[in-house]
Amino acid sequence: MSLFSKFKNKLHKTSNYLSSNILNSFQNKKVDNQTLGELESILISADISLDVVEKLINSVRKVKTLDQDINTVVLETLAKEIEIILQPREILEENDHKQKILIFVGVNGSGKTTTIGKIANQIGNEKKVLIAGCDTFRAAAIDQLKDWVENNKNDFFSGSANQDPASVAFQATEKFNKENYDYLIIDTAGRLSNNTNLVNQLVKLKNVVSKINNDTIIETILVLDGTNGSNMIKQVEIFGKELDVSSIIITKLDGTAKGGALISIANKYEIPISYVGLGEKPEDLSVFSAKNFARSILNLEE
Ligand SMILES: Nc1nc2c(ncn2[C@@H]2O[C@H](COP(=O)(O)OP(=O)(O)O)[C@@H](O)[C@H]2O)c(=O)[nH]1
Ligand SMILES: [Mg+2]
Repeated sequence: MSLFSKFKNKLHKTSNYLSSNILNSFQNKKVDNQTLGELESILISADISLDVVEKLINSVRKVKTLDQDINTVVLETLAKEIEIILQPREILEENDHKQKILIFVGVNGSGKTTTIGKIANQIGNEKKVLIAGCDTFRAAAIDQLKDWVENNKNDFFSGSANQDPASVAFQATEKFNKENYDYLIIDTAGRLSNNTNLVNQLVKLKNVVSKINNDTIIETILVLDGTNGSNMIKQVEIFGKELDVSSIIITKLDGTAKGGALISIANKYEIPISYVGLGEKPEDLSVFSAKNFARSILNLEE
């Protein structure tokens, strides 16, 4: 399956919602205040933020129908405008093959562990990958990560139950340094059982890692649950304030009609979107593509 077909298949909930409603509104009609008003409501209920909706409406307002089919013109105009917003958030494929430490953060259930499993699977076995389970508060979290590690044949490092996550990260980084791994991928908790502030704990973990390894690139990757729609913005605020987030991954876009919220995030934050999660299987993680996303959610062809 081509990358585009994958986006299109998996984003069908959002695209069904958007395209069928937009087609209904514009069927044989003109671009006027009534149709624009309807379009505005459709875009808002797909969890696209008001400032983005305003941009999109303004671009459609300028549409000259001429002899072209009005539906196609509207959808194409929206896709083009959305692509312009998303484009700067794409990550250019870097083939530097440098060593990297990736710290995954995000609330419970956002998809951190699953995404780590998928990424390690895509990195493949030519690279030496060490995965560290720093979600030490839930035994199930470590078991879930271990399943991925065993399937992928990666190396695994975990501490003891309830060990301080930062100290597990410390030991894992020592092992990474000593045994010359290509990647260290750190899984963290999304919720703590005691009163410790989660973000403070993550800042501490990151500081510990960078203290004992200051020549490897350290990336903090924020994982967001796409089914949360516009509530994702709150999480970018919480995590982004204290942690210098390198990139965002939005998961579960296969399970939501609120995929439009990705556009709001791209418009509001200058943080790259590296991947999108499109299902639960190892291959259901795709490099984010502005064009594929924009055209898929409007049910257009490549
Ligand atoms: N449909 C779908 N489910 C996902 C995706 N990513 C994760 N999940 C599921 O979401 C649930 C929570 O994921 P998990 O990785 O445990 O989240 P964590 O608490 O952040 O580590 C699990 O049941 C995953 O299988 C995705 O892209 N699509
Ligand atoms: Mg987890």
